[in-house]
Amino acid sequence: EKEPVTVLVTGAAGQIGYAIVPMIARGAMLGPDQPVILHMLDIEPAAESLNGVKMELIDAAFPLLRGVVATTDVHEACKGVNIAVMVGGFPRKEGMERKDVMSKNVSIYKAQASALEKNAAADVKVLVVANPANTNALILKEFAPSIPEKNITCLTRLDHNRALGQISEKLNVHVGDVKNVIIWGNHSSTQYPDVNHATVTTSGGEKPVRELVANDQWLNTEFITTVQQRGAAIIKARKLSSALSAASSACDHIRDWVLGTPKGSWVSMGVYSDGSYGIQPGLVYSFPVTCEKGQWSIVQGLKIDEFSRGKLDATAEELIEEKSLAHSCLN
Ligand code: NAX
Repeated sequence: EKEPVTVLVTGAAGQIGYAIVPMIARGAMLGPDQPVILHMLDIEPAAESLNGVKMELIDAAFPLLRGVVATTDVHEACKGVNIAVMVGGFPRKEGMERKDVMSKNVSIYKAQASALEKNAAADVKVLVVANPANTNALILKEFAPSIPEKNITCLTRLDHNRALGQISEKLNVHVGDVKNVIIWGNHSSTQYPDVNHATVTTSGGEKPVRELVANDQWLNTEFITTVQQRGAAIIKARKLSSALSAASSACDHIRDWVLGTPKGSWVSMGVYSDGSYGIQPGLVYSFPVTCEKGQWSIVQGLKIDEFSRGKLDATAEELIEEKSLAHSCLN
């Protein structure tokens, strides 16, 4: 039998936390034969609620679950962690300036970076979900210099999956037959959902999405805005932000990172830019990646047309601005 893997979920008493911990305990993140130990962190006001989640995890009698720690002590939470899913953060409240939200999150991610660096396994893999996800991940990277930059990522897989879902609905094909969409850039409304390289597996082989949809107008306008604004549409409908789809996509992100992407297909991940596609190094930017043996690499050599170029650069601009806002909060 495999040694258990220790998974940290921060903000575990929140909505995404409540949705993701049973998925992890059932093997949706690391596979059906991988035992796990869950470490759940939240803040003092949520301590009792967090303990309730722990009680439910025990009551669900998950065979793969080999231990549960529920704590408000960030150092205890980070001890020996192999996978860290950072969901906890300070939400934007009505009337709050962007700078105020940024400032709160910068101090949270700075502190948690140090705690991870001191206590986690040397090869810990980190996924930041909490918004602003790309910039929180960047701050975490800057304040955890001993964690390799390749090990710090942020979630844009939900946006990627939303794009797959929209194509599947439009063409009335199984979502599992659609692949190789790309989310470029920031997990925000400036992200660029790109279908130029996407395909659908049909009985006649793999066909480009552009050929099958045969409606460039829809692909270049409504499709893009629907994916960009999907988070807001869910909030409007549910009066709460997306949680089950975020949790499921976070499991997809880690699963593919650890276990690998299928041959011939890629996924979107927010990763530390190396200058690929002219995106300046030093940003956490969402790229198409393939994963093998626990390592991601950016898919190279895709043709970027002029329309796409503008969109890739616009979302990079926003990240540059966020980065300087974050740095100004540190002073
Ligand atoms: P909730 O407000 O339900 O939960 C957040 C939890 O974090 C709360 O229990 C809170 O007490 C806790 N928390 C706050 N500060 C903390 C700290 N310093 N340490 C540990 N825990 C702390 O929000 P939820 O709906 O679960 O969303 C969580 C985050 O995910 C938000 O920042 C949200 O914006 C972000 N999202 C990111 C997505 C993505 O694709 N990257 C999509 C979904 C989601 O909107």
